[in-house]
Parts: sequence; structure tokens; C-alpha cells
Amino acid sequence: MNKIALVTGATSGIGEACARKLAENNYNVIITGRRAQVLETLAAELRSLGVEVLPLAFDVRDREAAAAAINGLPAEWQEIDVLVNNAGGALGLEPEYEGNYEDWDVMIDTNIKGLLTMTRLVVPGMVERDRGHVVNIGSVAGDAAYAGGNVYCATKSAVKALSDGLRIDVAHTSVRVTNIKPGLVETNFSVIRFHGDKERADGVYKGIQPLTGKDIAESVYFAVSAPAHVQVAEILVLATHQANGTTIVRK
Ligand code: NDP
Ligand code: 8X3
Repeated sequence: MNKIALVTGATSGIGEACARKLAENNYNVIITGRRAQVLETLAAELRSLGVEVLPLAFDVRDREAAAAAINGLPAEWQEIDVLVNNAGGALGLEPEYEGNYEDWDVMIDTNIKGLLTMTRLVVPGMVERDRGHVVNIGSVAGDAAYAGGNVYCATKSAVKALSDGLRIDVAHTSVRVTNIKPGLVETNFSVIRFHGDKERADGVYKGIQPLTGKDIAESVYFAVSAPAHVQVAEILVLATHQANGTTIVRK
């Protein structure tokens, strides 16, 4: 019987690549995100790989909707083996003293509270079954702040703290917790950060070969496919000409 993975934010970028990688490796996948039509299209593609796919459209900031989706899972989808908490992003790059309140709320509500909601809904079943793996998508941005990163960096520091905290809280079980911390990955991330300004977004990846969602999915799968006694706690994955969140050599 195939294992079951749930990937949040599977409509784009890293989450989409994770869903594809897991499906290619015979996981039945629950794919989530807000855009129902995009989920349907991806579901059709992944089903052609011979696995079962359940698309669930909801906003991770909406606790009631998230609870209805997870608590209402059909019986054959309830025993989730892998939760990839990926949904999230950045909005704005203003100095902290000039930041936008609404942008702050979206980042905190999605990257921290949304991740927590999904953890709260899915992990009790893993603990009960004494089996499961939570993969949180953190960021190099959580290791140290960079100019204008303030609130986004804080949310990714929170992902590190929440991953470490969960790892402690499930240490008496066989549930594993991994924090994947990508560097520059070319996805929709920067287009969204700059509120649709594609030219500015392209500038983020100018002069350097960025990572792809697929590169990150490989790390996710490395952690998930490790032997049961091996807990990959963290992986920091950077582009080759990037040394940390601020040192990026462009050619
Ligand atoms: P994308 O913008 O390409 O994808 C973001 C995904 O998150 C989409 O599938 C989107 O789906 C989903 N999402 C966003 N908000 C919500 C919400 N409120 N409810 C449900 N789903 C939501 O960006 P990435 O793939 O790059 O980002 C994925 C994760 O990786 C994020 O947590 C990001 O912080 C992290 N990351 C990204 C890096 C990068 O350089 N790109 C580097 C390090 C970490 P939909 O719009 O359909 O809701
Ligand atoms: C995304 C990577 O460095 O653009 O988390 O913040 S960075």
C-alpha cells in the first residue's frame, strides 16, 4: 500500500515540486493550496504517474476551513505519513519601521500560524500511530536577518523554533521532524514579494544560477526516505554562489 503525503502550497514552486517528487516515488498525495483549478490540473498530471491524488483547496490561515478539510478526510486518506508544511511566502522588503501592517499579518498568519494549524491537525494522528514525518520549509532567512527581511526573517526563525520544539515534543515517538532551509529558489516567491513586479523579481536571480523547486524537493525526499532510525533535523541548501542570506556573488 502506498504511503500518504500531504503537501501545503502545492500549486506552485517548491510545494509543487515536492508533490511531484513524492508521487514519482509512489506516495499517494494530498495537494493543497487556495487555487482549486491549479490543484485539479496538477492532480490530473500526478494521477498519470499511477498514484492516488486528493486535491483540497483551502487557505491555511482559515482554521475552520483547514480543520474541516483534515477532519473530513475520507477514511483511506486519514493516515498521513508525511506532512510538508510549505505554504508561505514574503510580502515587501521595506525597512521594519516603514513596513505594511497587512503584509506583516499575511506573513505571520501564513508562515507561522498556518504551519502551526496544520501541525496541530495532522500530528496527533502520527503520534497515535507512532509513525510519521513533518517537513517544515524554513529558510536561510531564518538564520539571520537581511536588509528589509525583518518580519519574513522572523517568521522563518519561528519555523526553526517550531521545528525544534516539535522534535522535542515527539521525541518519545517514532515521528521525525525536519526543517529544510533553502536559499535563493526561483519560483513565484519574489513576484509575490514585490506585489506582481516581475522585473524587480527577476532582478533577485540576476547573475547567479538560483536553485529550483526540484532541487529543494530532492532534499525533502532525502530526509523522508532516510532509514527510520535516521532523523535529518535540518538541511541548509544554498545556490553555489551564495554563501548565506546576504553574501551572493553575481557574475
Ligand atoms: P511560491 O509563491 O511559488 O509558492 C507558494 C505556495 O504557497 C503556493 O502554492 C501558494 O498557493 C501557497 N500559499 C501561499 N499562501 C497560502 C495560504 N494562505 N493558504 C494556502 N496556501 C498558500 O513560492 P515558493 O515555492 O518559493 O515558496 C514555498 C515556501 O518556500 C514558502 O514557505 C517560502 O517562504 C519558502 N522558501 C522559499 C524560498 C525561495 O527563494 N523561493 C527560499 C526559502 C524558503 P496558492 O496561491 O494556491 O494558495
Ligand atoms: C527565501 C530566501 O533569502 O530570499 O526564504 O529570503 S530569501
